[in-house]
Amino acid sequence: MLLNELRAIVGEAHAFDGHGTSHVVDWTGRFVGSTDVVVRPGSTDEVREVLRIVRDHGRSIVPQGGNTGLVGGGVPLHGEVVLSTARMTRVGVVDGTARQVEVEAGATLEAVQLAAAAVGLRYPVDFGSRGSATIGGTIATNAGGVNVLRHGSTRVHVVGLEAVLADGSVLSTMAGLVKDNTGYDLRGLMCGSEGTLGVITRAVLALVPEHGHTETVMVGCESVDDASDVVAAVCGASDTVEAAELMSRRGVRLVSDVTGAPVPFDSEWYLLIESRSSVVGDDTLHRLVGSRALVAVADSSARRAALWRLRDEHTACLSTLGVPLKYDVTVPLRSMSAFVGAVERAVRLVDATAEVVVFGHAADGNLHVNVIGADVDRHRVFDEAVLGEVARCRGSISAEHGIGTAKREWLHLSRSADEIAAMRAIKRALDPTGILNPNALLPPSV
Ligand code: FAD
Ligand code: 2HG
Ligand code: ZN
Repeated sequence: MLLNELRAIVGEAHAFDGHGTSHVVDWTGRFVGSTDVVVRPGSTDEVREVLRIVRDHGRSIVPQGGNTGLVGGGVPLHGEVVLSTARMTRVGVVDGTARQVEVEAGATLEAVQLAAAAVGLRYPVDFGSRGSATIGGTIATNAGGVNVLRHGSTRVHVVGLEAVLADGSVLSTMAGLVKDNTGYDLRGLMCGSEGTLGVITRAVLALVPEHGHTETVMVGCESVDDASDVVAAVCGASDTVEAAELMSRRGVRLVSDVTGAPVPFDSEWYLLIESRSSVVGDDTLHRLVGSRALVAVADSSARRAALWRLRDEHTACLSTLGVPLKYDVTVPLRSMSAFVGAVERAVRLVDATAEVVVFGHAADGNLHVNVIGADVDRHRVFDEAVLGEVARCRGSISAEHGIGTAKREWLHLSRSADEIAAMRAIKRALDPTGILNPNALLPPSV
């Protein structure tokens, strides 16, 4: 029996029936699956053995890290075996010379950030689920977050990777070489592969210096256009800006109501902008926005944390209103304002009672459109309305969360038929029998 064979490899306690466990429900509560097997291997060798046994039983697996994904790609919606990395959490000693750290896939983002900070370095990938999201999950989704503007998405920081492929072979580029021009970028291929090409087991991550001086300001904006102008002005004048986060009055008030966090001033739109510099006393950001009517400056770390709380808690607080439909899109910067108006109108046409809350990473053109109060079983009409507007302004249907199961049938809006065919060819080559997350990312075959 499958469970017994797996227990012989990973130990009695680490292979169990998943029914009724948190492994089968996604973070939003929208995607609920079921499985008779959750398995928690403790090493790369155990991952290989688990894959062999699962293969022999003709089953497929869904790799799962912290289960904070927002596109339904990490839960067993078709009865797959869940392969959880919960036991593979080791964070190695930081190599201060190379500014790198070797970690196991199940280590949390926060654990890596803390290890880097302990030696005066920084892992700059950052977002609200840092305490639960794992390095394997962030690589598999090529996660973005609030510092992409200056530091790029996760793939930029992955300088070494180990992954087990469907046939049990192991890809390993763990030397942490910054330059290695020896053919196909297999490591890059794993970034954003969402568990469909291999199980990521270890990684070497590049760290950055901890710039000593942080400036954080919140700016009130009259409109999304106004916010875009501020972002353009600030980013055009300073190369130390790390984050430029857009929030609406509705979103900020909701977070304040739910958490009690104080709102510094009332505004239609807000920008939370942060820069980091090694120059002590650098107040470039303040000089750039200081003359605006509504500005709050974080003059202490407590004040900075209070401002960031208004941003970080958006996702959790939106969930208090019910199960949201989430769209994580990029649009060209000059289209942001028109897009927000168009998407609000489009959703209203589908359901006049549904509410749209938009926030996101303004400098990247990455907007998080949350539709609240919608009947999630009717998601298709909302998908059409929102993603149709994305396609109209030549945007992307996923900026950072990935495709998962939620967006797979819409992939053609962002990828050409030739590109999808090339992706399918890669999938077939690396996973010919389709045992790795077979129901995520690629559109269902017709
Ligand atoms: P999971 O949810 O467990 O899995 C996600 C996907 O990766 C699945 O397809 C899964 O099969 C695959 N996977 C997981 N581990 C492995 C592995 N070891 N090998 C192969 N495949 C694997 N995302 C952003 O990009 N930017 C944000 O700003 C952001 N903010 C968030 C804020 C909150 C409050 C929440 C709840 C989520 C947020 N997310 C954000 C989404 C989510 O946290 C990220 O997608 C994260 O990278 C998922 O990591 P995880 O370990 O939870 O992965
Ligand atoms: C963020 O930027 C995340 O906070 C989550 O990407 C977005 O909840 C969302 O829609
Ligand atoms: Zn985001």
